[in-house]
Amino acid sequence: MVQHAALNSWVKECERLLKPERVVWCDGSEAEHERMVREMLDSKTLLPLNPKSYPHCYLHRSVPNDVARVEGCTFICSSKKEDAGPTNNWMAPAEAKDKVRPIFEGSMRGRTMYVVPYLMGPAASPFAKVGVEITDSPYVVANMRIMTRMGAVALEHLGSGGDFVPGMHSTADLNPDRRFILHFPDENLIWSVGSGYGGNALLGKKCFALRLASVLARREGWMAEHMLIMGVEDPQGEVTYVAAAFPSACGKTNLAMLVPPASLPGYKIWTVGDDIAWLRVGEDGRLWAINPEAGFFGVAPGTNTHSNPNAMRSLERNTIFTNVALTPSNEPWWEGMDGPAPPGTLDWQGRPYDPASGQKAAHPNARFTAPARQCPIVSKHWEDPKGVPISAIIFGGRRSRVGPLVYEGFNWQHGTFMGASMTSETTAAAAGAVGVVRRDPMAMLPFCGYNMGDYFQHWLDMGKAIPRPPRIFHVNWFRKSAGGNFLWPGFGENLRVLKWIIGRVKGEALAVETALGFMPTVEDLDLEGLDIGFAKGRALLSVDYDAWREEIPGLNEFLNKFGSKLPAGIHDEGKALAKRLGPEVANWVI
Ligand code: GTP
Ligand code: SPV
Ligand code: MN
Repeated sequence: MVQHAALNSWVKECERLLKPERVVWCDGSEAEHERMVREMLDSKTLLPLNPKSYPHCYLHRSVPNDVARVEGCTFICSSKKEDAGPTNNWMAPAEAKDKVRPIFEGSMRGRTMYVVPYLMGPAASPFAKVGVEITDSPYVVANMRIMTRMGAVALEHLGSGGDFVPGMHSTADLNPDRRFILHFPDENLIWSVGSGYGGNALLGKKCFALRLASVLARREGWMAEHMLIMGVEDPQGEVTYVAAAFPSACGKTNLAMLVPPASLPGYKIWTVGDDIAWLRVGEDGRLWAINPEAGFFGVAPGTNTHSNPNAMRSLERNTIFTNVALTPSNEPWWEGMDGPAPPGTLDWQGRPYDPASGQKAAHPNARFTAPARQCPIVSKHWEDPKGVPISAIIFGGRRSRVGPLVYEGFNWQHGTFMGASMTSETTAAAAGAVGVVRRDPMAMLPFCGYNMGDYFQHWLDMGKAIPRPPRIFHVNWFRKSAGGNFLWPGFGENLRVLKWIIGRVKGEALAVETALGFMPTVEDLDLEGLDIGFAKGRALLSVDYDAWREEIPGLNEFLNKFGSKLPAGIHDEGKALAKRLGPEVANWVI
């Protein structure tokens, strides 16, 4: 019990519904954490990892049907269907509660109900917000302790009458047919049942910091975005901050922790955040960003000491690994780690792994949960109460064709259209087919808590409300050759693109005007020391007019789904793009 009447009465209400054996209020302390880890080791919820090479690290194996976000079971329960929009699942609030309450009913019998107060945002920040998650999963508690500022610090922030976002979570029977992630924007309430995994169950992350926060942000004139935040320090010591929105498992963590290539000496990267940004207009008229999270819930496969040494060093202690493989020396292993799996490795389900089987040892969406402060290049401003000033916003997708390496929007409205037309291949971060091309505006398709037509309008309104707005860019690291190989080396080499972007922000870098926007020529990019070849460079930096002309009808159809909610400014940009692509393009239909 705490000195907060509304919180106490909500916790009592949950207790009556869930019928746990006991209720534990989490204080976030070391002693509490150690006690819970011991219990999880006893129950095999956690497996110990090698205490020498991975001190205070553990492995968790989730049930095989609970390994990713579930967009099909995720609902926005606004009172009007129109407010959820054509891209969200919707249920009326009362109907949703009637349907899902019976699944919660008595689901914690014989279990402990943990009450987890947490803060999204640095404790000293005026923008930090309190949530309270109720859960029967000690694994969720341990993850929340890394991903948020959890326990006493949040209760202090809350005081006796502060606002909080209540989130009721129960793993119940982990039955995928009885799995629901419900958001009630009118009450700022979350209900999640039937999953213990990541974004479904760590309610501070996608449910609060994106879906509910995006609704709040629109009402209050700020932005909640699926964006990394990073500082790029040039050889003169000047740091430029950028924010970038890429869809799930499309490179945010990697870009945020980039290691400059040897041929670009003097550059340094500073990580502020790798997944979520809350952005507001500062007193100086610029857009300022905070990272509401305290940790990284990062994709493990593909992470190694070459691709992302800073992630590798972030996860070497105090880290929870989920659905990775386990070597005989009790170390985590995944595809694309530094060497082959040693003989005797167990796969993510604990079965002997046979490399010849063609199966994967780690699940493709295997993840590590690591404290942000352990990142060797974490920015000294990562917990700055006011955040960092953003000079460029970068949108990016995973597209084997069509998307050029980089281009710049003509202005904020055009940049908003570029975000609204983002398209990317699906990944293992969400349940369902992988590699399917879909529209994913601003990388927020699964995370916008309201009608995306209104969300586009909010972007346009923000453009008018920011006296010194960031410039907007689009990148694609994933273009492939006809032979199926990536044309661009990516990872550290992406700094070359950032260098051009920062040059544009400063008015120093050159570009040519194309139908898509301003684009560098091969000569405008610093490719010193990179053996890319002129032909590849041309392929990366050319507009594939035929492919773009083919894009227009599908894009037009997608945006027309928003009907009268689609802002005129977005239609205008679509029409203008179709016109720039030439007379043979299908008309932009309104
Ligand atoms: P979420 O945490 O799901 O929101 O994802 P994220 O955007 O942080 O994705 P992450 O950085 O973890 O990237 C996931 C995948 O993209 C991994 O398989 C990486 O190896 C791959 N990747 C990241 N950057 C690059 C790049 O520059 N080039 C190529 N080819 N692959 C990349
Ligand atoms: C994503 O899917 O975009 C993630 C992982 O960052 S999760 O927390 O599961 O949403
Ligand atoms: Mn994400």
